[in-house]
Amino acid sequence: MTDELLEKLRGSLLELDKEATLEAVRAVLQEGSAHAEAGVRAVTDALDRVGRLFQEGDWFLGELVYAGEIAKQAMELLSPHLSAGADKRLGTVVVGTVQGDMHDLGKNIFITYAQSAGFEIVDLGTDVTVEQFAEAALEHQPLALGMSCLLTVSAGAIGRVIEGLDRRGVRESVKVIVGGAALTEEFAHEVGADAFAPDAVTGTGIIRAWSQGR
Ligand code: B1M
Repeated sequence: MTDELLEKLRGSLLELDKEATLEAVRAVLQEGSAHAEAGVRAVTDALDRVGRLFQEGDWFLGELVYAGEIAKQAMELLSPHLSAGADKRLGTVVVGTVQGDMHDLGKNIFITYAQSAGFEIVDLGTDVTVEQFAEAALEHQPLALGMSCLLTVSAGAIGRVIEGLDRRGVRESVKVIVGGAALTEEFAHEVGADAFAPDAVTGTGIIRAWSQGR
């Protein structure tokens, strides 16, 4: 039953049918909160297909924007049901999407998992400048600073933020974790990040390990 609903969820999003997508999400959740993660994967799979359709010129910007809007509403329904399973405060993490980049669905999923694991999150939003990241690191003295990046043209901002932390004298006390479809593990290490997270669950596991190593 859940497989059918997940297929309906993927299919409705690809048909850009908002009502049917949200109805499918609600039906998945009615099967139990444990299915929320599969729901997120179905939305992400559909968005991967959307990205390819856009890249290949079969879909245009209007369709990309609308698919993103439907996905955002679907994620808002699913997020409260995601759980990384913990109940104590593990530390503060400052999170944002880098300058020039407005994509926030993946960042928000990471935030949901990290919060439910017990982290305090300072969400700087999207299009966050080097100065805003550095200021937030100085102000909140976080365990970690997380950057999300989906656009290749914006990836250079990550190295500049790390240099900014260095200039302000906070690099040594803050771990840096990065994620997003424009990045790779190799790139993350080249620009001086401490870790690359291919997905939100892995990312949460990494910061949890850091919090235990303090
Ligand atoms: Co745009 N977009 N987009 N887009 N968009 C991509 C990224 C693209 C790959 C599509 C494509 O061409 N195939 C392409 C980028 C190409 C590139 O640079 N390599 C692209 C483009 C070109 C653009 C515009 C430039 C289009 C234009 O205007 N001509 C424009 C840029 C706007 C801007 O940012 N300045 C644009 C705009 C948009 C929308 C606004 C319409 C919308 C975003 C809506 C929103 O975020 N609120 C949108 C969407 C929806 C996409 C695709 C289809 C889906 C992205 C997404 O949300 N995926 C995307 C294609 C794709 O990625 N396959 C595409 C689901 C999300 C859950 O995955 O963010 O990867 P992701 O997060 C994952 C992991 O990466 C990880 O955890 C998450 C899941 O577990 N993760 C972290 C992410 N961040 C993390 C941080 C962490 C840890 C883990 O720690 C800090």
